[in-house]
Amino acid sequence: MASRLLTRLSLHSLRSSLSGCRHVSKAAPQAQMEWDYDGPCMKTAVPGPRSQKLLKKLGDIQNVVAINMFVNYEESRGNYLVDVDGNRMLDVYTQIASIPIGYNHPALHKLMVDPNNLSTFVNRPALGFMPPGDFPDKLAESLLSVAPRGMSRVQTMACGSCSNENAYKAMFIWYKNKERGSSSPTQEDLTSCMVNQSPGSPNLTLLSFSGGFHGRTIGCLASTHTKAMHKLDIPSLDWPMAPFPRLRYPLEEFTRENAAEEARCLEEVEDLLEQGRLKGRPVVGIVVEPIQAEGGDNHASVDFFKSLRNIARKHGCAFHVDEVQTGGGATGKFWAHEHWGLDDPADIVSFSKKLLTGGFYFKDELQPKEPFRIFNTWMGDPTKTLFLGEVLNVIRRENLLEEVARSGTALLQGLNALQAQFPGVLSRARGQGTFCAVDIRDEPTRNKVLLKARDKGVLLGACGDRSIRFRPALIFKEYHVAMFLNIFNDVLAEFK
Ligand code: PSZ
Repeated sequence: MASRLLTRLSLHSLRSSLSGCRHVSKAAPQAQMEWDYDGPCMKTAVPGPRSQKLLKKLGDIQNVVAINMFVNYEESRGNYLVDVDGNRMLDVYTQIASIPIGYNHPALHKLMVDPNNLSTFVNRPALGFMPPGDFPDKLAESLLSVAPRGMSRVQTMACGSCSNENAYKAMFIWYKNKERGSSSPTQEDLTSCMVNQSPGSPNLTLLSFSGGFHGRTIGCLASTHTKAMHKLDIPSLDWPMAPFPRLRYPLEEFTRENAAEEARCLEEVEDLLEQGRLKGRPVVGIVVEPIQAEGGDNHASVDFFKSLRNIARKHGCAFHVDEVQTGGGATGKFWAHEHWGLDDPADIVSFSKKLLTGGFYFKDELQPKEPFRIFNTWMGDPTKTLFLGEVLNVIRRENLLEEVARSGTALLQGLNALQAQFPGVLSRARGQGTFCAVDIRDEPTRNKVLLKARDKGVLLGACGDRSIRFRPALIFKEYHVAMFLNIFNDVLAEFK
């Protein structure tokens, strides 16, 4: 199938006719990547009749309430997602920020049909147990080539939640190892942990932030504080949560207020660390997103993160930066925390989404000594590591981080201009690179704007109570920004 797709990619002119479209962008078609389409093209309402039929079919098998539409992944290309009803949409959300270089990138097709890669695709190893011979080299070519500052170790995992879950475990193991020094766990440790009791299952905690999202598995969920629906009915761990700054925009008008807000949050962090110590429930690690994504694209200043990092160090806590959503280039740097410019930015950095494989980088001292402490069957997937290596080649070859910075500047400028034009609808335009967001006056309007934009051929995402977030692929160029802004302008005009 891959070779058939590859042939089709090279044989066909991908600029399909715009005839028969209900909505066509007013922006001049200007496809510069020959494998990308040249604009959205809507043929039916979404979900269209084929999607609706499939919704019924899948609905007999599983919960389909969150499904928007069914997708034709063979026809989707570049920045455009094509659904099963033939609607072609400019994708500014990319499967929840997880498509690095667009759909059906020719470089990935090529890699897929290379006979040298066949065995990697056919045989899935238990990586922690029997990895393939080329695995160290493949890690060096991919994940280690973009390792965050100060980190030369990485553990792959399957998804974002399982990366964080295992990173949390690594922090607890690290803490207890430090405490024990050279002595071994006691017999009491070993028997009590088997019945979930102290001291073997110790009273240790992790500190997270209001509005933070770190996944939905049970440990991660205890540090996730976005929507009640994520947490309802699930037993949780009694871990401390500090407030995350809520900045006022435009930033330059509220410097004093924002600095005071950040100081308040940092004070609360120190308080919680101190209380944990006094109550005999020490905080072992602090987990934070460089930009809180699910929670509403909440930003904080470089000074805030600098101070937070220092507080963690001062209190002997590991500092875990969750780059699952921010990592992979969308902010204009490969890792969002690089914008902080710290010499020692983190002890753990977790990733997934645009990195294709999940996992976490960690400092040497967070490496458990014994086997099977951080372990599961697959521990990632070498096919994803292979794809990541090629994605990184494309990013370097095409200077995509520079492109992102350029597109991001155009996007944020455009959002600011629209905000000035529609002050009753838009506010708080913000972002770094193309990792941008804007608030809509209220939640019902936000939800209507998302649907209207989709009707006009643009896919966007919601986050927080009333924000819209932009999460295009790294191949979203300035002309895609112009096209998007034109369509968004038309959408907003209906809500004036
Ligand atoms: O509704 C959901 O479950 C969603 S929507 C977007 C996400 C989850 N993001 C996943 C995510 C994340 O943004 C951060 C900062 N950390 C961890 C995760 C969890 O990753 P996954 O979904 O791969 O388990």
